[in-house]
Amino acid sequence: MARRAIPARWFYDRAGSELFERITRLPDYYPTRVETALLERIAPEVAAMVGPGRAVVEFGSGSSIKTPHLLEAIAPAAYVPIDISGEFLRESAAALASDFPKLSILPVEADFMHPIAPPAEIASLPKLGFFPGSTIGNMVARTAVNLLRAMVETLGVGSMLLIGMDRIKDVDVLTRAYDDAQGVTAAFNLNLLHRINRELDADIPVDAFRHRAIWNDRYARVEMHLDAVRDMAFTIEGERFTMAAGETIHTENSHKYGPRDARLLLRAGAWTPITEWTDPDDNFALILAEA
Ligand code: AVJ
Repeated sequence: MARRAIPARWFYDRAGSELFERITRLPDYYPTRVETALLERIAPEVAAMVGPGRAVVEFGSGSSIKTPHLLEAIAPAAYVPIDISGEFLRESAAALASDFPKLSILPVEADFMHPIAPPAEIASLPKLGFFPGSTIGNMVARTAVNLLRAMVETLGVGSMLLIGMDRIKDVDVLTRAYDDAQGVTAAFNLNLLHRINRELDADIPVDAFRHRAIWNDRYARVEMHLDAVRDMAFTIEGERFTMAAGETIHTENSHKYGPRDARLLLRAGAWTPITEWTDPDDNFALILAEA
């Protein structure tokens, strides 16, 4: 049986990004809600610890929903959102600019998985990296460590990083977050197949797949899959594929971290954790580290 997988970054076309925005507002999907409330509460403390005059560099800024809380509290010298999707980047930079008219906003369209040369305007400023949303959870440990090290190169030794990481918790709560009652996550997962059909001249029978979210305890992660519910054949850009009922396409990993796991991951990535905050139920952590 062939092991099939699609990297999670392909979820985020226009339709996928819109579905993700809906996910973040679902009752079953706790991470965005919990992290945003946590950030609002701790922003003044973060500000006191990082001091004034920093440049804030956000990795994978997307629609930058959480950013205003941070920017308001720390009043940075500049804000550098980095995102691979230029369209999203410019839209959210424009929206932020109207809320923070005096802030210097310097968007960078780039893949943050590799070291990036920051804009010359912030070269001499102390920097604070911001990586919320538990996006790091999408990566297996070795990739996460590579990314953290790339961030040290991008920001420089002496920089700080505020990173959001989702905690290990009750398995039912975890799987519910990735298989919600409204079916939005199922639509998000299946959109990947619609996207292949739209963009790659393909004829995948989307109705022959079912969304599935499972907890994989060996790797401490929620996995999303698309399960074939019947035998099928389809073509993608002229190449023929067959799948049998019960075969699966692995579409996403969302790794979860216990307190010590999180700190070890950061140290392996050349960041030293200094302080961390969680919500009252310990569902989600924001960690401040320094390079
Ligand atoms: C944006 C990667 C943090 O893993 O929780 C949400 C993406 N996938 N529901 C996550 C996602 C399914 C999300 N991240």
